[in-house]
Amino acid sequence: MPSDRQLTWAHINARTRKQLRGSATVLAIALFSLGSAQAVVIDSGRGQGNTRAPKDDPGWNNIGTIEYMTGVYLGNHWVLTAWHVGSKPIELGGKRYEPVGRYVRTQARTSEKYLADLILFQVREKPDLPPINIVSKPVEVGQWVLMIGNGRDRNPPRQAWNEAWQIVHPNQAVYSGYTSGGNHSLRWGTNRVAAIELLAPTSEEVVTRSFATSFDIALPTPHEAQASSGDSGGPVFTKNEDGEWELAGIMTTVANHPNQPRNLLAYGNATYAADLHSYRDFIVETVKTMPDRDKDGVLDIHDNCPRKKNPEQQDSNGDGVGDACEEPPETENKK
Ligand SMILES: [Ca+2]
Ligand SMILES: [Ca+2]
Ligand SMILES: [Ca+2]
Repeated sequence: MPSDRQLTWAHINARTRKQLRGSATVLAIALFSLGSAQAVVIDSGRGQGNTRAPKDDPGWNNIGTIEYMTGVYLGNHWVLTAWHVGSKPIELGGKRYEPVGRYVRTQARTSEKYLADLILFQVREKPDLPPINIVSKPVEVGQWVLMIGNGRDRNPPRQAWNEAWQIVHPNQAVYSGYTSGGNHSLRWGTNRVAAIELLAPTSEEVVTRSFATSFDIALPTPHEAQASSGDSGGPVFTKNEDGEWELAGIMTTVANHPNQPRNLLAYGNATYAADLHSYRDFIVETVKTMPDRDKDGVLDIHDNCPRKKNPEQQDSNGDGVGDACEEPPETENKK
C-alpha cells in the first residue's frame, strides 16, 4: 500500500473543489495536491509540546502507534484506523497488541462503488481501556476539534519561502511555515473545521467522505495543528452538546500548496479527516460483534487460523499459528 502517494488537484472532485474555494479559511489556496497525512504539527511554542494527555482528555490512552502511524482503540478488541495504514500491531501505553490475522479486517464503504479509507480490525488481547464514542451529529464548519497523531516533530524556527520554496526574508514570503524533523511523537493539537461534506479520493476505488481543517496563521486556535507524515489514522475529537468528547474523524490525507516539498508544513495547508458520522452505523455495529469468520466455532480473536475451518486448532510446532495456516514447505512453494 503506498502510504505517501501524491494526488493532484485534478483528482479532487468538483464538489470538493468548489467547497474548499468557497471556504474563507482556505480561500487563499489556489491549488492543492493531496498526499497521505504525514504528523500532528503544532504552531504553539517550539512545536515540541503536547506529548501528554491534555487536561480535558478525550481518550489519550486509547490512541496508539501502528508502525510510525496512528490508530484508535474503540473497545471490544476493535481498532479503527485509515485503510492505508492497515491492520498491523498497535502499541498502546507501551504495550504491543497483535491484530487477529492479517486478512481479518473490515473496510468501510462510501457507496456501492467506492470503499472508504477506513478499516476496523480486532486485536487478540483486550486492552484495559474505556470505549470511545463516535459522533452522533455531523461536524459543522467552525467547530473546534482536538486531533492526535504520531507525526513528525517540527523544527522550531518559522521560515518564509518564495514561490519556488526557497528561503526568503519574511517580507518577500509567498508561503510561511516550518520544516519537519526526523522524530515522531504522539502529540495533540487543536483546530477548527474549515470545510465539510468533502469527497476525498485517494485512488480509483477509495473515496472517503471527509471534513477538513486548515493550518491558519490568522486567528489560529491555541495549539493550531496540521497533520504531517505519520498522523494517518489519528483521531479528530469534537465535543457534543453535553460537553462530552466524541470521535468525529480519522485523519487520512493532507492538502498542500503547489510543488510544496514534502518535509515542509506551510500555513494554508489542510488536513482531511474521514467524516465518521457518515460511517457511524457501520462502525457502531461492527464494534458490537465478535466475529467467527470461518464459522469453525472458534472466535476470530481466539482462532489460530481465522480464515480456515480448523475447529481442532491443531498447532504442531506450538508457534501460535495453526497448522491450517502454516506456510507450505518451501519445495512446494517454488515456481
Ligand atoms: Ca473461527
Ligand atoms: Ca479457524
Ligand atoms: Ca504452528
